[in-house]
Amino acid sequence: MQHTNVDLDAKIPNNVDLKSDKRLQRALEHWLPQYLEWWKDMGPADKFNENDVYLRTAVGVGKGGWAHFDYVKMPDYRWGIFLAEPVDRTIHFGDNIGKPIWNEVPGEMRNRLRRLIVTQADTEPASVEQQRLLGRTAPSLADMRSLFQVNVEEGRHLWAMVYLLHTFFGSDGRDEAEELLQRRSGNADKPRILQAFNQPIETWVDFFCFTTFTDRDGKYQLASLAESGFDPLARSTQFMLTEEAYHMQTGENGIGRIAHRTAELLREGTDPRSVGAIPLELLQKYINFWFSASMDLFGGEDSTNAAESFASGLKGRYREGDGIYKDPKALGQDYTIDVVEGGRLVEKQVPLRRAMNALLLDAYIADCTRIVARWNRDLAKLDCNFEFVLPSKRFNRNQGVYAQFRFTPEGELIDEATWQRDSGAWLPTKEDRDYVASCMKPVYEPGKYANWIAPHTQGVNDTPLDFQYVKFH
Ligand code: BYC
Ligand code: FE
Ligand code: FE
Repeated sequence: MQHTNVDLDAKIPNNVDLKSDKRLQRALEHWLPQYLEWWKDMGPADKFNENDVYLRTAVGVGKGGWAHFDYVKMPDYRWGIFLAEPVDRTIHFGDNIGKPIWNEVPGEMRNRLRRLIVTQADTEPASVEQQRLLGRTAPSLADMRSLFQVNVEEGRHLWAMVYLLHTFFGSDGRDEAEELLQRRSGNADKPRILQAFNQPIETWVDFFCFTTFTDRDGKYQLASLAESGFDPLARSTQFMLTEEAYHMQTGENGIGRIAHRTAELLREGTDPRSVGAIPLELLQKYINFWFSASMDLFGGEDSTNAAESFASGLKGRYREGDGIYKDPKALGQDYTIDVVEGGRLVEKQVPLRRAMNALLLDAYIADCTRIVARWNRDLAKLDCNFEFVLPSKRFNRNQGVYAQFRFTPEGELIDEATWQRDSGAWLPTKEDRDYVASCMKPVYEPGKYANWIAPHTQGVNDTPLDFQYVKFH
C-alpha cells in the first residue's frame, strides 16, 4: 500500500496529492474563497476573527504527531484535506462482502452515497452557525478557545466532505458543495437538513449539551461511515474522529464543571440562583432537550434507507470491522422495537437490517449513560444527592416510531393534554432560558472564570490555566 504524503505548503494543505489533479485543485481553489466568505458571514461573530487564538491544526494523519498548536487568526486557519492512511481490506459487511473496496463510486450507489455525504457535510457548517454568538459570553478564555477550536475543526470536516463531492460526483458534487454554503441553520426558507442543526444554541449550557450529545451523534455516524466500502469516505471519516474526541470532551467537561460548581454552592448552603449559578434541575432539562434532539439524528428505528445503506456496504454498524457481530451480513435475525398500537406499547419484530439506526442509537445511549454516571460520581463526591438521568428513548421524539406520540421522561405513554400540562417540568421553558441567559456574563481575564462554572483542572496542550488563549487586538 502506498503511504500518503502530506503537502502542508499547498494553498489547501492535503495528503491526497491534490497537485497532481489540476482540475480538482482548481475546483477546490475556486470553492475556497466562497468558503471564506461564508466563514466571515456565518462564523464567529463580532471581531473574534481578528484575534489570535491558540489553536490546534491538523498537519498529518500519523499516530501521535498529527496536530500542531499555535496562535492563528481564524480566517487564516489552514483547513486541510486529510485522509487516514489506507489499509489493505475488502468490504467486510452486507451483500458485497469480500469484494474489493471501491475507490470510485459504483454507479448504482451514486445517489444514496451522495445523500449520505451531503447530510454529513451539512451538519458541520450548521454547527458553526449555531454557535456564532457564543464568543460574546464565554465564561473564560480557555472556554472561548475550546469553542473556536471546535468551530474551525467543524469547518475542516466540511472540507473533508466537500473534497469527496468535488472529486467523485462531478458537476452534481460541485453544486452540492455550493449549496452547503447557502443553507442556513434555523432559516425557514433554506434550513439545514437535519432538525437538531436548526435549533438555536443560545447559551453555553446549550453549547456544552450540544457538544456532549450532538457531537456524540457525530462520533457514531462517522464511525459507521468509517466502515464504508467506499474507501475515500471511510478514510475521511476515520480521521475526522480523531478531532471529534476533543469536541465531546469539551461538552462532558463543561457540563461536569457546571454541576460541580452548583454542588459546591449547595454544600455550603447557598441557593445557586442567588449567585447566578445553574440549578441542577435546570441542567437536567437542558440534558433532556439536547439528548432527545440528538436521538432524532439517528433517523427512524425501522428504516429501509438504513437497510439499503448496510446491504450495499456503504454504512456499517458501529465497530463492524472489529468482528463483534456474529453475522456480518445481518440476515435471518430480528430486532425488537416497542411501538404504540391501540394506545399501548407492544413489541414488534423487524428484520435486523431495517433496524440499523436503532442499533446505532443503542450504542450511543450506552455511551451517554456512561457520561452521565461520571457526572453523578462527581456530584456524590461533593455530598450532593442529586442524580442526572437520561430520559427514555421515547421522550420528546420528532423522528421514528415515537414521533407521533407523547411520553414522559420515564417513557410512559401520555396524552396531549398531560404533555401540555407537564412538559414545562421536563424541558427548558422560556423563563428557564431567560434565567440561564442572564447568567452568561463574559469573563475575558486569563485564568478567571464565570461564577456559574468551575475552572478547568488542566490547560490544553500542557498550558498553564492563566494562559492567554485568545489575544485581543
Ligand atoms: N431531521 O429512513 P429514515 C455531526 C429524514 S452529526 C430531519 O428514518 P435514515 C456533527 C431522512 O433524511 C452526524 N430529517 O432515516 C455533530 C429521510 O428523508 P427522505 C451527521 C430527518 O435516512 C455536531 C426520512 O427522514 N451525520 O457530524 O436511515 C457538530 C426518513 O429517514 C432526520 C450523519 O447524519 C432528522 N433528525 O437516517 C457538527 C450521517 N432523521 O430520504 C457535526 C449521514 C431522518 O425520506 N446521514 N430524517 O427524504 C445518515 O446516515 C442518515 O441520513 C440519517 C437518517 C442517519 C441522518
Ligand atoms: Fe464534525
Ligand atoms: Fe464535532
